[in-house]
Amino acid sequence: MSDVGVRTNAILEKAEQVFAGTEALVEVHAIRERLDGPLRVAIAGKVKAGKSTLLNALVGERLAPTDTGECTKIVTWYKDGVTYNVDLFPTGSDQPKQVKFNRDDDALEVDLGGYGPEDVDRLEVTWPTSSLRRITLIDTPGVDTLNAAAEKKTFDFLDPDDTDTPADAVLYLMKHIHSSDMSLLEAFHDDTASHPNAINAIAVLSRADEVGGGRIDAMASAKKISKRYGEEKRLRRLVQLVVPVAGLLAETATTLTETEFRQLQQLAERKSNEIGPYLLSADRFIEATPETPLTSIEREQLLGRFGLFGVRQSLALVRSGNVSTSSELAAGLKERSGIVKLHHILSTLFMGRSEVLKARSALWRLDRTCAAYPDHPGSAELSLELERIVSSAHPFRELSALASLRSGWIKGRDNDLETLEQVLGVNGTLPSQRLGLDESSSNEELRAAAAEQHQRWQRLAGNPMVSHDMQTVIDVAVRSLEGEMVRLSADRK
Ligand SMILES: Nc1nc2c(ncn2[C@@H]2O[C@H](COP(=O)(O)OP(=O)(O)O)[C@@H](O)[C@H]2O)c(=O)[nH]1
Ligand SMILES: [Mg+2]
Repeated sequence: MSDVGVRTNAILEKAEQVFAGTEALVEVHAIRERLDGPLRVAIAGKVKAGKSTLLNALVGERLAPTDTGECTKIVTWYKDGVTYNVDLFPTGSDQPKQVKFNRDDDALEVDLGGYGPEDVDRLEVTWPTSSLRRITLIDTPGVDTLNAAAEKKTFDFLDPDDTDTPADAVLYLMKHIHSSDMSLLEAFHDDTASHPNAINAIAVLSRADEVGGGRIDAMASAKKISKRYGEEKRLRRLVQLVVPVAGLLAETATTLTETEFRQLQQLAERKSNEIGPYLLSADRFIEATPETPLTSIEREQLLGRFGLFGVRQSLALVRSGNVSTSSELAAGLKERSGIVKLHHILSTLFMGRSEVLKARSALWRLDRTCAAYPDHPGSAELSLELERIVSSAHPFRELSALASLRSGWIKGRDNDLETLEQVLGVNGTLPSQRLGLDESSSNEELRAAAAEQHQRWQRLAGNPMVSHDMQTVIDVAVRSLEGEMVRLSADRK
């Protein structure tokens, strides 16, 4: 366990003593339990941004209901466990009720047992699967100006004033940036400890395959757009980066059936100039004349599963001769959907920092508990002590330096600011990621680069022209480099 983990556990142990015999003890126990559990990642964004579809792609099963239906209006947690189970938490009650469910057309169908969506605080789905072992995914209904109730739920859920809800990290989905998306993100963002901000939020340019009408180069265009968004000042301070993902394609790739593969093969056997015209729009593809193989219902189903872009990509892959089985097609589509990249980003930026992000949530929540019992003996001391941890523990200082760099109010040369972000772990916390080197770099190369950077920043830190804020950030970065240098030297032996 890291130093932060040890210190957080220690202060929670102390809190258990301080609050022994009070109602707050339940809360302290809950905080500890959560610290030991998986990282909680919320999927947020507007209605129809593709949240539930992306969740399914991440889980690798068609589990979350998509589109409309009453369960899509309820915050739903998906977590690993030993048995398949769904618990319903009625609004205003801590007592969950086990509810019936079945899977129709793959997606989970939950029987709310007489409750309306507005009477349900959340559903907790336990689903034994390795993909949820280290991460609990939380599907949110999303914001829709037409539906105030669902909007309120999303906000309540992400609101740090709500006791037990904030996620440790957030994936924010947007189809393309609307000013309303931006204000929604800004509403999540604030400087309190557990709030989503540039250190625990990633934006996904979702439904990326639809960019430019699903043309074969849609993902390339989506990449360019994401890059542009990622450089935008307002967005930079809210999220660490913007990645394009075609969630539908990713979901279909992980759940591809042999029948679907054979149908695509049949289509691919036809000459491209025969089929090509029908692939220009969804309507044409569905209404294609009888010379196209497959029935119009089959074609419509394919379209619902792959989208126009996915059908085109699949045909191109099969025709290329590099793909001759369904699993090869699945791998090709996964790669093209952007989900592989997203998995990688989640594992470096979220999982790589999981302990720190969870500790951050725990300390923030403990602070709220102390605040609720200001006169209880030991409460004020506890509060002071946890503040000391947050301000002195290096991983927290690193996150806060990173957030202030991303906020754009620290002045410096662009190149310096970018390198500092990298050292502080904006691309991940492996030595190669901090140093901007290839993953395969040798220990010698990494140590040399770390030493060089260390010198560079120490020199700059001594420069009287450097602002106080920049000095602080540089100090943190120097300390991060020192940590890496020690670890790299130890690894060498
Ligand atoms: N073409 C395309 N359609 C998508 C994608 N993701 C979701 N959709 C479709 O968009 C609709 C809404 O998706 P859903 O996941 O329910 O959105 P949510 O309201 O944000 O949860 C569904 O019909 C999905 O099939 C995508 O990546 N590409
Ligand atoms: Mg949904």
